[in-house]
Amino acid sequence: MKQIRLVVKQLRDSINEHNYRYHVQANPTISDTEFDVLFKKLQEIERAHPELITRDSPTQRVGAKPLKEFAEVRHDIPMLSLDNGFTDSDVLAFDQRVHDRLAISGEIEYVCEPKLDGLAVSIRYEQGQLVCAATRGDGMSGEDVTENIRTIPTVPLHLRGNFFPAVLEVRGEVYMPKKGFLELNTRAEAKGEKQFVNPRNAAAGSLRQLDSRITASRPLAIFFYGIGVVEGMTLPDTHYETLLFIKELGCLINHEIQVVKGINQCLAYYEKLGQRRITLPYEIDGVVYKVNSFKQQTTLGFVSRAPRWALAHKFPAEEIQTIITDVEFQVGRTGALTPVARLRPVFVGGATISNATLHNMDEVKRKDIHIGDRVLVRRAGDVIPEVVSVITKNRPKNIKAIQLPIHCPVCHAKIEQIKGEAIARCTSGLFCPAQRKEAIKHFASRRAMDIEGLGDKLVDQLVDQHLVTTLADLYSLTFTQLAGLERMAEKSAQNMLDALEKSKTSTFSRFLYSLGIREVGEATAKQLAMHFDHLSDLYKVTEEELQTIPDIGPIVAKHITSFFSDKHNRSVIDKLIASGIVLQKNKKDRQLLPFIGKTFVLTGTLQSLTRLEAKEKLENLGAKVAGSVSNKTHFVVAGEDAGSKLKKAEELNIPILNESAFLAMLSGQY
Ligand code: 5U1
Repeated sequence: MKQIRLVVKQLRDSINEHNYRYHVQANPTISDTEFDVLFKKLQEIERAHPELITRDSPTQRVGAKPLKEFAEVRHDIPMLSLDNGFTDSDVLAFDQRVHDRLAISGEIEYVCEPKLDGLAVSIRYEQGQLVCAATRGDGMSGEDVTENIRTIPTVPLHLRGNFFPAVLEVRGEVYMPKKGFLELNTRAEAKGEKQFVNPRNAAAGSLRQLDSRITASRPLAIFFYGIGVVEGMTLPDTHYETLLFIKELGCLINHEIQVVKGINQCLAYYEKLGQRRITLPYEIDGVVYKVNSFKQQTTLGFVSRAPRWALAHKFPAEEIQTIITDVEFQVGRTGALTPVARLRPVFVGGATISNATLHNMDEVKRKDIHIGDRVLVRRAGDVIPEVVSVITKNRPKNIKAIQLPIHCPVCHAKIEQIKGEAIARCTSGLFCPAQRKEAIKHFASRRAMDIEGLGDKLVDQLVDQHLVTTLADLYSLTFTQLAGLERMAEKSAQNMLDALEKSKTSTFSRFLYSLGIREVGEATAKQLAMHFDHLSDLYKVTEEELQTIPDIGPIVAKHITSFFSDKHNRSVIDKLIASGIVLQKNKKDRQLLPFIGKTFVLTGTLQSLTRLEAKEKLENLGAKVAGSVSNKTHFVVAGEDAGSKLKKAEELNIPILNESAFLAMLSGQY
């Protein structure tokens, strides 16, 4: 047995080392076939001696049992975002700010890195073992995607060598190489499955799988670009040396990273990489510049969650010419009509597009857009493609004006445009199938009733086949009805029924949000849920009473009263409740708004967020943020250089929170 243990160890060490040479050093010293032989040998021994399998064995990357949901992981050191620059002068201004803050002249040493278009993650190693991996989330906490990250071949399950910190968090970008993306989509197409729009979406969709066996089947990769928590070792003095150090430990860093002197060399790097961008095997959307010296980084600090020592210099959004072949009008949830240009398909910004939004008729007029026009279209990241401008040179003769329809293109009701408003609307409300579909999609969405699997295609079928007319009909769908739909296997039909059942337990505020009352977003829904005990209270509420609630003005109040005084709406709500929807009121809502009734005053400069962000966060949790300190103040948050307000708080004996106490409070440790 001792002998077998030794062989297993030798095989694992050898496989890990060859993996490292192949992926990290890009310098393999054995052939793929020789590598496969080693791997199979290890698999065979482990099959015969399962007691020898360890979690960091290279064979253990195949994915684990599906999860019900992702757990939350708090980032002990927040995962920062980057400030963006778009022009050379933005970059020069960044360099000037760095000089000013450091109070030095002469050229700064920067590290230039490609900016991958993927998903940021943080991976934690304890005693060299991978123990946890999390997405960035909101920067303060993300989702636990450990099982998924373990399936990525370039993520070490154990750090290489014997010289590593007791605790080390490495941070980087998970992405899908262009080749893998194309192959994945080709396979999806052959199977008649949905294709991903671009590599970024494919990477995100693959990483956020509850079933990590699916992630294991996706061609994901990672480049590491930084560190988080480090314990038990002093790291080098510069960012670049730290990257080389984590590379030694087995963490792949990008091959294009370069140290340069001065901002002009940064701009030259950007220029050169921009030219080679298309030939790179992965998508990038810009270049990141980072001050190399950690000492200088510390002096520079942060502002609003982004470091002052780094800048993302973005490539311009790609623009391309095409022709508008037609314009159709889409009807949204509130009946708003959006003109959508049908385009001759073009490949732009990493995807083929055949539609672009024209926003509204004012925009059509302003840009002088006609059917038949040659136009420039732009698509940046995940933003909806838009028409930038019309090419007026040699304009075709047969162009046609775009007319706002008189009747709704879906239900043929009258279209109304209130004077002075840019938006025209269909007037038939939920009688219009288009509005009904959008209302159902909103009701089912993640932040509303969160009905998993009730996607756009399914909603379209349910409405078109008259199986669902009102929101309440969702809860009387039967197995037979669902299983009879297109692309609905029996298992999916049962899953849908289970998801509907699960969604019946929700909170009062989510339910109010899900009803899709005009101008009632999540924050207003939370306020309403705090103010009223029962749904029936809302049936008889007056506009005046509503306006006593924070943030509810006359327009929102009017929308709310007119929604609840509508007989049809009330009957739908009653039916929803009768179908078994249980709304956990106070407890959950209070959890969502733990600071209700508390008044905060902010003073001084916070390092990790701006005054406005801090205010928004507090208000989202139910707090009031006041401009001056008085006896009514419950807490004063004091950042750097706090002045007279801090003094007043001390005089009045009001609890004072420093930044870390404040962040802890925001994240629920109060
Ligand atoms: N290459 C690279 N991408 N990226 C993204 N470096 C890098 N650094 C980041 C982010 C958000 O953040 C650090 C500057 C904190």
